[in-house]
Amino acid sequence: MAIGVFDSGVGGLTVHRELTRRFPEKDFVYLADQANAPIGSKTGEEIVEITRNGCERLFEAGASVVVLACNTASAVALRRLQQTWVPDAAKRHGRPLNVLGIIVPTIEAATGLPWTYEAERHGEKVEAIAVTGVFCTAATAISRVYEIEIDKRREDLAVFSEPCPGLAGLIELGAPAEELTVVIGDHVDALRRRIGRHPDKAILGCTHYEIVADIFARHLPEGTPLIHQPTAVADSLERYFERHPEYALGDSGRRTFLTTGKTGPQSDMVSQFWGEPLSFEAA
Ligand code: DGN
Repeated sequence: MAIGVFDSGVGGLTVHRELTRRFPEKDFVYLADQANAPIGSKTGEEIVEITRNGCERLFEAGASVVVLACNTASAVALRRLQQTWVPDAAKRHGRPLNVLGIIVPTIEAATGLPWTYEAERHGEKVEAIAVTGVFCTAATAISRVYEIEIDKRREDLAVFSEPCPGLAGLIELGAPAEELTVVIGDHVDALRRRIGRHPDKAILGCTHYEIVADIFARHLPEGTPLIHQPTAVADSLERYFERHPEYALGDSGRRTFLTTGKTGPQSDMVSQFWGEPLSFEAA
């Protein structure tokens, strides 16, 4: 049995790369649902259906635990699938199964770090509310999941999500760095104008954006902490497997890459990120 990793495209590879480094001996199967990408601008019902079909395909391919390496799917579909569909799927497949998201691990990492910010207000020094900027898809921004989950944990953090419609699609297609630099610069600037200053910390709340994390870092003030989702998710999965030994995961180090879209080699940007040419098979 394998660890399944799901995204609408190549963005989830950022999480997948970290997971395969953390669990090198485990078997992995990755599904890029490129036929349905980008999912960030679809309706909630569509996102639930796409995510459910993707998980089913991964269970059929031998996955026991599926990581939704997609913020949009984690924000919109995770809870519904965990509550209503996963128990039936486990019965049908006759083995323990689960689907895990990536937002709570990210928020735990973002809120657990030391965090103080002092500002001059009305001439007097006060402890101010620190600002977290979340760059994400439109569906993730609309769900307000980052605002809600961070609010539950920390009252001293103000959260602003900045939807970046179209950006995941550009990264998926391997758009040139110059074009991405302009688009990302515009989003960083839009957030700065909206909140009156740059955020104190930023979360790249779409797995595609991690591929171009260096471009985000260049547009933000030097030293702005960027929360890296892949590390946060790998840490959390390590703890999860310690608590759940019931998933008999294969340990022959097998890697399978599936797509519902165009098979074959992925873009140069993806190969560069991955460290070697990467090719997908038909799902
Ligand atoms: N990578 C997905 C995410 O983290 O939300 C979104 C990709 C997309 O299809 N827009």
